[in-house]
Amino acid sequence: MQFDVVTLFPELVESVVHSGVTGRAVERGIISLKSWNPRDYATDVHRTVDDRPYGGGPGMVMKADCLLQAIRAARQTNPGKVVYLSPQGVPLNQALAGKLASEDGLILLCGRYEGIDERIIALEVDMECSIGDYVLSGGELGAMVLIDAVARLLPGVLGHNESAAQDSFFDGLLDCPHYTRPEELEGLSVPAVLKSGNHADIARWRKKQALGRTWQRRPELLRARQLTDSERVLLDEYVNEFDRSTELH
Ligand code: 4HQ
Repeated sequence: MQFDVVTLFPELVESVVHSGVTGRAVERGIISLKSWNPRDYATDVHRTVDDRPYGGGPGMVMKADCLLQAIRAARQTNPGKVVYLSPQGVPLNQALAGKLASEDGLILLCGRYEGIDERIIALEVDMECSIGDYVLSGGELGAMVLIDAVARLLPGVLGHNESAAQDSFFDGLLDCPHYTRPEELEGLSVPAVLKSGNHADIARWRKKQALGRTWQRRPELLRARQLTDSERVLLDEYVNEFDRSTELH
């Protein structure tokens, strides 16, 4: 999958190729990354990429002309959708990452300052995408988040042991708790079931924890997801144990 990133800070975005899961995906040729700097298309002596907003007010807006050229240069080799990272976009979640992972390529547009000229969105952007309800200094971190979330879903990127099917959100739930050695840490022990060697019991405990933690921390995720009969049983168990432990009876 080819990612082309239009950015004033190519070195920032390109850092994803140097480490971890995304770095390995690049080495294996599963993803490729290229950046396009609008500044390279600026023609004036100062290589200006921003200008004052029509209507006045604080801050600057990214100029349309060099941005347009950078996007069109990226389009020459990438036929994929153009995604603009912004708080006004559709929220990125695991389901959207999954859909994007079935594209052959994406062109990610990173804004700086107050944002880009709205006509760029009208002319060139297929989808506006937000990584969360907070304000970043630029779209680059958003693009890096999107690349990471999408790349790990591509075949061959994760090994058997780190399979995406084991991730939280893969089935719409939060993750279960994890433990490793030592058996006891500052008086806290590992849940006995995890040391029982009974794989059916362990799977059942993990599913119950995932359901229970989602119920406690992100109930809106449960409302968005139908529970099977056996999941209902597990969650009821968790809720009953929680009620008893907090003496709500
Ligand atoms: N910005 N999700 C403003 C974001 C953002 C987000 C990117 C800051 C665009 C102009 N991007 N620039 N949240 O806060 O994606």
